[in-house]
This record gives sequence, C-alpha cells and structure tokens, in this order.
Amino acid sequence: MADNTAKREISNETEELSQKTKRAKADHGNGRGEDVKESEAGNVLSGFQLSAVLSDSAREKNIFIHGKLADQNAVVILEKTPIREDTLAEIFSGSRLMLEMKNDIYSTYRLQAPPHLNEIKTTVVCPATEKHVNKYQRQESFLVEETWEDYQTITLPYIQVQSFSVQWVHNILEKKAEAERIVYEDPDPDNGFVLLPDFKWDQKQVDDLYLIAIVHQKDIKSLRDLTSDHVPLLQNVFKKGKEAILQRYNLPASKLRVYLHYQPSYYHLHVHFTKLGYEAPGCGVERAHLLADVIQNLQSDPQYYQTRTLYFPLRADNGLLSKFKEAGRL
Ligand code: M7G
Repeated sequence: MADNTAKREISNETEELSQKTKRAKADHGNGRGEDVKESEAGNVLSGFQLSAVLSDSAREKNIFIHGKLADQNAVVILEKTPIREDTLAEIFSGSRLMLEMKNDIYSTYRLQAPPHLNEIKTTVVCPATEKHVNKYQRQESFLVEETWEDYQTITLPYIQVQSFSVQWVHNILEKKAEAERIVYEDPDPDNGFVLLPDFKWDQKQVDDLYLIAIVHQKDIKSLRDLTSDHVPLLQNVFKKGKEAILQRYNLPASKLRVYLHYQPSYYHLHVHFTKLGYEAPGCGVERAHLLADVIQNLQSDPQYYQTRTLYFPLRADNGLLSKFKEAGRL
C-alpha cells in the first residue's frame, strides 16, 4: 500500500524534477558536465565501435560493453528498466500485439510498447580507464582478509596511487554537476552531506530506490578512517538521510538498507541508501556494512576500524589482489 502511494508520488516527483531540470537548463545553459538533453547532444552513441561484451545478464536484463567513441575508450551499460504500474493502462491500450502461439487457455504474444515506454537506461563512461573496463568485466572474486597492518602496508599505499578519480564527487559537492538532482543537502562543513540519486537508479519507481549521501568532509577515504570523532557526522547522515527519503519518496526507515562499502570504488566517504528487498549490486555481507552497526561499533570502541580485521571480495585482475598475493596474504 505504502509502496503504491510512493510509486504515484515518485512519478510526480520525477515530473517535477524534469521540469526543474528544464528550468535550470533554460536559466543557466549547460557546459558544466550536467545532464545533457537530447536536443543538444544528439545521439552520441551512433558512432560507437564495439570491441567486447564485458558481461551481460539475461536475468538482470543488462549488458556491459567496451568499445570506442570518437577514438576514446568507452564503457556503455544498457539496462532494461522495470515495468511501472502507472504505465500499464497505456501499455495495454497503445501497443501492437502479435500472437506467437495459442494452446488451450495459454497464449503468448510479442508486445511492442509505445517507444516512450520502451526505453533502455544507458550509462556511458568516456574516456574510460583500464580500471573502468576491469570493473565491469565478469570475473571470479576472492575474499581477502585485511588486518590493520595489511591496510597500512598493502591497501593504503595502493589506493593512494591507484584509486578511481573522485572528480565526479567534487563536482557534486561544488554544484558543478547533478545540482538539479540533489534531494537534500546539509551544508555544514563538518557534519553535512549531499543526498542524491545514485546514477544506477533511473528514479522512475521506488522498488529499486538507490541514493547516495556524499559527505562534505573531503579527507575521509573509507570505513578504515572512521573513529568515534565521526559518530556525529554518521548520525547526522543517518537521521537526515532517512527523513529526506521519507519526505520525498514516502518510504520509511524500516524499508531502507543504509550501508557503506568496504572496499569502495571511490575513496571519498559516502553512504548507500537502497530500498530493502532490492538486491543492489554490492549489498552482500562481504562488502556492505550497515551504517547502524558502524555507528554502534564506533561507540563501543573508538578505534574499532583501526583494530579489526576486515573482509572483502576482490576481483581476479584487481591490482590490490596482486599486492595481497605478493605479500603472501592470499
Ligand atoms: P562505491 O561503494 O564507491 O563503489 O559506490 P561501487 O560503484 O563499486 O558500488 C559509489 C556509488 O556511486 C555507486 O553506487 C555508483 O553507482 C555511484 N556513482 C558513481 N559515479 C561515477 C556516479 C556519478 O557520476 N553520479 C552519481 N549520482 N552516482 C555515481
């Protein structure tokens, strides 16, 4: 019941948001790396040259492709999106229906929905680094056991030179990109954060709700840096993030999975807010740490994350995995 209300609300929100986007565009033009609209950009993918399919999933209905866009390395992700309840009437009335087979009470059809209800969510990373290509490649994973000493001698030196750029994060915090997508902001430099939709979420339905809270403090790399000094920051993100989601999407805290990744891909502290029941990539116990647990751990031991052994999966050709192997830790 609550979900249906939320679905209705979200389509209003989406509409409002797209109106806002249009207004922002009309007011300020573009050129700051923000959402580029079709009329300006045309089909940038028309010249895409495919080199390899990195992975695909019939169940998740997505495909990750590596190729070239105007001679630059690119990764393109295509993903079919869920069918929304509020589009059903139009799907039934406005589609072409072709019978495939009929047998007794059973029949199957091919249904061609109106184009605007048949969109494919598309993500482009360009220019993509080798690390991006590896990130999306289907690969075997290995569970790594990292003591605090391993973190200091193996992981930290590696991430200091090898991690993904966090330019996109700084663009969000400085309102140079995605400014119109911000759902909530607490501007306090110590305890503040920006809450906005993760780019994995198309915001069309609340079933796969996915937002991220990016903290304003720029020097917290990951869970490993957290001490009890950060408890007020974490509590603030937890409390205000949940309130903002309730207000905007009508989803109560009891419907949310709020967690941090260890290891993250991007070493600027951020918190994932996803809908409970949605199996977001990386929400398994080997990578996700519930924010509520993190807060409690820090309250009972201020140095919890500087003393504990942490476990996480690394994919076969992750450079950090090689470092753990070289150190005889795997
Ligand atoms: P993570 O735990 O560092 O790594 O999370 P993961 O990508 O392996 O999960 C970073 C989160 O930020 C992920 O959920 C990404 O989908 C999301 N994300 C990454 N980028 C580059 C962007 C972006 O440009 N905009 C937004 N809104 N989200 C992003």
